[in-house]
Amino acid sequence: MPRPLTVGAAQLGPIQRAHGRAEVVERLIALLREGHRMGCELVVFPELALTTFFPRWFMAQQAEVDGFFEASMPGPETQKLFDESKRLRVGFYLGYAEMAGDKRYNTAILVERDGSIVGKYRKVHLPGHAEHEPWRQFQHLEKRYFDESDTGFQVWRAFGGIIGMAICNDRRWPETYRVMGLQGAEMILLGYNTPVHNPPAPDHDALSLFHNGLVMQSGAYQNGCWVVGVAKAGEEEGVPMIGGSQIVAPSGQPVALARTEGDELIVACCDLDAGLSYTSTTFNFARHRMPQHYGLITSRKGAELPP
Ligand code: CDT
Repeated sequence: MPRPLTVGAAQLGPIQRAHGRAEVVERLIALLREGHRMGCELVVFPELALTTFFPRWFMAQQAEVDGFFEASMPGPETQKLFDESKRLRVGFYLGYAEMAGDKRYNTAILVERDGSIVGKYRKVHLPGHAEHEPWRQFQHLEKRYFDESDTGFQVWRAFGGIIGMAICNDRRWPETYRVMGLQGAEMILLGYNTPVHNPPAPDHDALSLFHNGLVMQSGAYQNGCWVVGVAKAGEEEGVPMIGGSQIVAPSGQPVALARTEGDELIVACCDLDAGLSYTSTTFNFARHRMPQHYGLITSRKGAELPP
């Protein structure tokens, strides 16, 4: 018996610094309503979906940085999104910058169709650098502005299945998917903000969309789960960001792909049982994994060369 879950990947076009939260929340609500019209039970928004991607700037004053963070969720501007979600009975994943006392996290929440928060994930792999590096065309200061995750990778029983969350750079690391795969993840939701230009490795720029699909498609296949990857795309504050939002089946095949770099909803009806033909055969972990030979994965951080 198939277990269908209709999911929308709600790609956002750019959010400029001058755009206020209220304006952005209206865009999110428009996509949520479109999802409802298309039969979605769950709509996935990008990473840091309420503001421009602020780690591109060095800001010396913490008060200025804090202007991009949410002190409560829902908060004064986001309550409308929760209300509309509950009214339409469409749940959502939302990435945002979370202020929790003196801690700051790059966070995603999973909200059920009754408007309740069922899961919170704080980003594990924080890319970029911690100090101002003026040689770059733009900064990537996630290591400065965000604290290390205290959630790790978890999954939640929600939407009739087992759902995991990750954020942006996490998608490039096989451990992300495997740690959730070992908890039975049937679908992994992830939002991202990825500049086309990678200042330390400009030779990768032409491959940025290829790498985006490569990592999400291999993560889905190797763990027999759905992956829903959602971009904030287009030219934001002069910085071009990739689109390429996609819904990937457990076979590794993208079944829906965004065509634009603007606000765009793509939809797929996902059978949560579709992964079983992978997790019960080629990727039957209990039968075929050899963890006694994987010790270096957790005991060693960087590569050490042989003598
Ligand atoms: N937001 C985020 O994690 N972006 C990174 C950019 C490249 S690392 C500087 C990514 O992996 O897409």
